[in-house]
Formats: sequence, C-alpha cells, structure tokens
Amino acid sequence: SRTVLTFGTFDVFHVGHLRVIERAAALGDRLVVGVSADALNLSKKGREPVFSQAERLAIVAALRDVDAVFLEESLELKRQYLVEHGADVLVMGDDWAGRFDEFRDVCEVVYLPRTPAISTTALIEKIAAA
Ligand code: C2G
Repeated sequence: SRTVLTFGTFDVFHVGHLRVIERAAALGDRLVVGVSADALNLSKKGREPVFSQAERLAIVAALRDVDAVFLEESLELKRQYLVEHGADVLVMGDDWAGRFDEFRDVCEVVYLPRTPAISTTALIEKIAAA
C-alpha cells in the first residue's frame, strides 16, 4: 500500500485546502497530514493562525480522505517525518515547487497546482472589509 504525506497550516479551512487534500489522497492508499504548529507559524509568518493547532488538527482529521494527522513542529524535521510515517509520496502545493526535491532519495515528491483565487489571507481581508 502507498502512503502519501502532505503538510500545511490549513488555517480558516477553505476549498483550496480541500482540493489539495483530495488530490493528494488520490495518489495513494493512505493519506497522512502534518499540520503546522502555532509556534512554527509565529516564527515563519510573524502571526499566530486564526484557529489554534488543536482546532486545525481536529478539522483536518475529520476529513473523509485523511487517515491520520500529526503536529508539524519544525520545517527542519521533514525528512524525519517522512521516514517515521513511511511516506511513499510527499505532496505539496506548487507554491513550494522545487523546495523539497532534496527528499527524492526517500520518497516521490509531487507538487500540485494551487486552486486559483482563494487564500486564507484573502479571506481574512474579505471578512474584515465586510
Ligand atoms: N493550497 C492550494 N490552493 C490554495 C491554497 C492552498 O492548493 N488556493 C494548498 C497549499 O499549496 C498547501 C496546502 O493547501 O499545499 C496548505 O496550504 P497552507 O495552509 O498555506 O500551508 P503552508 O502554510 O504553506 O504550510 O511544511 C510546510 C508548511 O507546513 C506548509
């Protein structure tokens, strides 16, 4: 059986997140999702997500296509996570294109096109302006 692993923040969960998860799941038999920790977002993006890591984990874990979730504590641990979870394929959106090619020695690496015209940042701005 083929295990697919993907990572993301999945804050203010939207249809772009759903589509990448559906397409990732279709590439294998089992989908595992690493949900990035609040502290990782704070250090990476300078702000905490709208939804806490516990909430984001709960939402992603409830999706039909998701078999398991774990907390992604550090970007530096990708190789370890891939090995630990027995990943055969790493899937990322193409905003990360090329960035994870170094892991091609442990698994396949696939970049999927993003769903156009939707993002958490745009949603936050739209809601704030309403
Ligand atoms: N995504 C998408 N289409 C959108 C928005 C997002 O396909 N319109 C995809 C992204 O490409 C990514 C996933 O949804 O594969 C999650 O996106 P984010 O929550 O923005 O994740 P990010 O902050 O990039 O976290 O280890 C890396 C990080 O955990 C990735």
